[in-house]
Amino acid sequence: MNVHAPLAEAKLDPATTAFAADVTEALSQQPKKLSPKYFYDEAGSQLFEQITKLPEYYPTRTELGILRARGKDICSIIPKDAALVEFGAGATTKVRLLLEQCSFGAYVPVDISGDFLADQAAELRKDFPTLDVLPVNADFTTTFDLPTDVKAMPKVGFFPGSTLGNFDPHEACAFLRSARQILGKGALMLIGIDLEKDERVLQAAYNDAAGVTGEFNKNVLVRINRELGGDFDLGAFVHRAIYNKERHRIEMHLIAKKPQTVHLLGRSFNFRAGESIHTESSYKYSMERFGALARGSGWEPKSSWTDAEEQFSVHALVA
Ligand code: AVJ
Repeated sequence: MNVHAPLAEAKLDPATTAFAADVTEALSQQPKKLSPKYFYDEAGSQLFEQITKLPEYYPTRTELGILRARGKDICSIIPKDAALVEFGAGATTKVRLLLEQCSFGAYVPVDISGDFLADQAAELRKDFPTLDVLPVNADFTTTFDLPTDVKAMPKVGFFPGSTLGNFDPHEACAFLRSARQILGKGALMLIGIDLEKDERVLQAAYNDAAGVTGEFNKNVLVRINRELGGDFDLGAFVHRAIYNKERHRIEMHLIAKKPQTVHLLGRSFNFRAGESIHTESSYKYSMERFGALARGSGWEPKSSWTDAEEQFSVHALVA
């Protein structure tokens, strides 16, 4: 029974209008898909924080380990009084590691969630009183202006977490080109990249025993029902993590357990039993393949660091 009356167009604010248009377009594709950027509402961000602490989810703690163990080497290539520009500022754990070990003149977190940015900036100003914290409320995948105060400073980009892995290779190349334009000639870019590994490790990392990743994946349907008046039956979809060997990516899917019709924004979307909504790809790179991607987008690899098991890597690129 559809308990969600379809939203009247007039009620939608710009962000919800964009959300509605993206979801309608993505669910009309064959195969159906949804953009991973819509995972991160309040509940989704909390669930992702939980994921980063799961025993099976190695990327976060492995990257933090590299930033701690190789902090001195990383700082040795950072220019004096540089502006650190973080693309998509989530939790500040990683950037705090850099700010504690290297001396920067300014920190420019760039994120689309204005409130979150303001809160994090206030916290950082307390802990780093001499640092100029200049948040920019923008979608980091588009071009944006850096604050005037940092224009004359050397620039260091920071893009941790292998979030680049959420982009298909051509989108990843486009993002790196855009970042190079924004940071300018001679800039440095520090970027975290998850490395290819045994698919059983990847399967476990994206389908944890406690089911947190499954809940994270399904949360996008909860958000669609709540914000767009959809009537997805959550019990009629199951989380699936599929390793796509030839595309070097682990994929998250929501699989329809039975034939069903979902009503959303005055439209109907039919699902066959077993039909998937592809909700996320996480690309995994070899050191060589990432080097080729960096060069192809106009960056020159300068240094790179991995953990002892070579599960994860941090790269320093020069524009
Ligand atoms: C935040 C995009 C890096 O791809 O590993 C975690 C998101 N998805 N578990 C990733 C995610 C499933 C994560 N990134």
